Amino acid sequence: MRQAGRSLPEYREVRRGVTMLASCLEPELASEITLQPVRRHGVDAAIFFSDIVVPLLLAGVDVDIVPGTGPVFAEPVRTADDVARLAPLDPAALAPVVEAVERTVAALGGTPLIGFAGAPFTLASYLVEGGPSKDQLRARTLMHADPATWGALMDWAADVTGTFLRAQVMAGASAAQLFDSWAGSLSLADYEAHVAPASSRALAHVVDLGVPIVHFGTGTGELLGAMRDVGADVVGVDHRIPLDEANRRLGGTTPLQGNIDPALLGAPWPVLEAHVLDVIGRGATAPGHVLNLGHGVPPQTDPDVLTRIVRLAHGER
Ligand code: 1CP
Repeated sequence: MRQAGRSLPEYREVRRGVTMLASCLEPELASEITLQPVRRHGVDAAIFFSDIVVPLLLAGVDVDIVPGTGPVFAEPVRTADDVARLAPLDPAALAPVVEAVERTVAALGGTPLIGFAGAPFTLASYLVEGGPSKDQLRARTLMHADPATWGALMDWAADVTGTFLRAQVMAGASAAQLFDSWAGSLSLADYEAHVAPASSRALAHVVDLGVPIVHFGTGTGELLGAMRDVGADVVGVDHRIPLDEANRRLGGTTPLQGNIDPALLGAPWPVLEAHVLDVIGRGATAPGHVLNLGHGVPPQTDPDVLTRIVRLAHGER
């Protein structure tokens, strides 16, 4: 999950003096950072080190990742004219991403690499808000106040992010994860009417490639079925609902990913251990289960705790 690396001293070491987005566009560095948690923890897959805003940057959007804040945009996108000025992403601009994936896949040997991209709603909410927001209010207003402009923005975001995802899979990633981190702020009706079509459009860029598609959001307990139905093979769940309940809501037909509560990483080991075993037990009710955190790793996490969770999951107590 996002920021797994931030808890690692070796990550902080290689990132010294290099901005977040510069490190994403430096293939050797992006590859090294992707490999660090695999070496350290012995996890079963790597997640590509990049960010959901990288393809926006490569399409010419003025965005920076501000430490302690997240993505910040010089010019928020709020009107039909703003949307009309957005340029498509030239796949040639993705060369550094392609090189980073190729290097990583070669170095990983048999360990699979998960490629990822942001879903159109999460990207559009950053673009409209101009940066992180608590409730995506401006974005949710725009979808009702000016549905045509909203639709055009979502279609643009779907193609940019779908192109980014496709490039990673073509370069060797074994799975594709779509992050709709902020979809939990939407009602099911708004999700289905104003968001789901663009998420399907994004995923249409990779469906022919035959890799498993994981679709994740936070606070999306009410949206799980709709998020599966846009074209996902696996649905990611955060800590807010137990996996057996998520499985019930999905009719018992969909593999799940999740959902260790990041807050418990700081709890005493017996408490965390019981929680991890509970997650594994509930995940076993679904037709498949990818064990991970329900959301990102808090930067203050003791990396040894993460290694211990991996050992526990592998049955090496
Ligand atoms: O573990 C990893 O480092 C994997 C690579 C990765 C991924 C999968 C990064 C690096 N970002 C992401 C995806 C991402 N980026 C998401 C979707 C997943 C999620 O919800 O966690 C989102 C919402 C972002 C946007 C973003 N980028 C934020 C969130 C801001 C907000 O609205 O609260 C932040 C803080 C970033 C910066 C970022 N991206 C990645 C890292 C390692 C960092 C921290 C940068 C730093 O500390 O220098």
